[in-house]
Amino acid sequence: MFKQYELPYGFDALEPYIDKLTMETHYGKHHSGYTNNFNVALEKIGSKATSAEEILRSLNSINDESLKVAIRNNGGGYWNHNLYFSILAPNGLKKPKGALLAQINRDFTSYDKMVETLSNLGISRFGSGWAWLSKTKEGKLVATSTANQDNPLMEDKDLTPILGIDVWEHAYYLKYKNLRGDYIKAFWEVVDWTAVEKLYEL
Ligand code: MN3
Repeated sequence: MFKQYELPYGFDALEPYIDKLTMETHYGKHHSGYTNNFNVALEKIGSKATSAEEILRSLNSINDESLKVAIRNNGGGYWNHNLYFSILAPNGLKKPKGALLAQINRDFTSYDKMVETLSNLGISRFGSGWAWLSKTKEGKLVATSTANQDNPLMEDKDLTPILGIDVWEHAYYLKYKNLRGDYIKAFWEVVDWTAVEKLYEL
């Protein structure tokens, strides 16, 4: 049974960048729904897997087509939001440093360029989806975007996301309406780079 990431901060903690009602709905309804549906689908296929990451990396081993779709969408939603909520914090480290910053400079030339690249991927994603910063097994950084609740784990065995920007309307519409770019700009204000760095160094 997979459990939703426990928020170490309150729903209003990311104000004014991400508002309380959005957080309440996003975590309490959307993320919790994905988590429940993921567990239900896993029970149906009799899965005993203990790693959601492994399940998402091997979706093709699920024979039942409709359960495969359910696990892709809800398992993706479960895993993606665990990452999203865990790399946000009200008083986190504001900018990357150390080995992670050095790698960002190597792969994107600068922190600002990396932010611009990921922001543009998020803004230009048509419909619902995510923009990702992932690491390769060699420790390189790669920026990509996926539709719906897909993520790089499902697409590339070499990639592990360390930061994800949720660009579904449910992540910003209550406060930012159609202005996805404004939400993405605000998102960067509440990224906790200590959390991202931990994932980079795993
Ligand atoms: Mn979401």
